[in-house]
Amino acid sequence: MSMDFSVYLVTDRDLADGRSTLDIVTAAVRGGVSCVQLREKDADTREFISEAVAVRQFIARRRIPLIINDRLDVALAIDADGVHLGQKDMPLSLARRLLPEHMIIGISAESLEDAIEAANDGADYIGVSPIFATPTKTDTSPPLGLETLRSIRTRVSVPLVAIGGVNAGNAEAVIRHGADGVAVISAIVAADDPEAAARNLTDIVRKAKNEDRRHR
Ligand code: TZP
Ligand code: MG
Repeated sequence: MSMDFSVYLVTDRDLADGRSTLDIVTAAVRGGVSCVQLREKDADTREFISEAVAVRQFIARRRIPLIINDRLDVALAIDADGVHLGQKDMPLSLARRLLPEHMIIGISAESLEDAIEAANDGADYIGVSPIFATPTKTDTSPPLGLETLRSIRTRVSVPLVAIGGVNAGNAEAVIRHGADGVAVISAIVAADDPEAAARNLTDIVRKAKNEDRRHR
């Protein structure tokens, strides 16, 4: 599956204001997001799986990759397109052994060193995390900022998605500093109109990427 990381939605049921994850994903996909990660920190396995199956049915025919946060078992069970692993999750080399070849593995990097290691170990993409301060995830390391993103870009050729505090106000700067895409939770999940929020971000990122290409 060819991967477009331009606008990468990460779900969070606590920020959805009572709306279901499937509703948020549906709206966000209509608005143009290019990738979806299901991130369930509190759901039990049965609940996570039934949600993932429903989301999978909706997005599979649209050729949008579905990534599962952390849970290789859930990803395998529903034949997701890949998994996303943090620095404290299953090591990449072990995950690679457990997953079929076609599954992609994304790694969160919290420093330049993490990013270089993930690239050397064969990550399919890297989440640069957190790029800005964010209230959404409280156990993050200090924000890396745009200049660190740029230095990661100069050292690593793996696709980079920037996560943490990214929104319509800073997405253009994030792309200009070398990200291939923006990964967002609250900018879409907590929006009054997630479809409109996704569409706006998609426009901003598309324009920034076109500009970027012209200047290269
Ligand atoms: N990983 C690093 S920051 C973060 C995650 C999951 C939260 C991103 O949420 P938001 O609302 O887009 O800042
Ligand atoms: Mg994790």
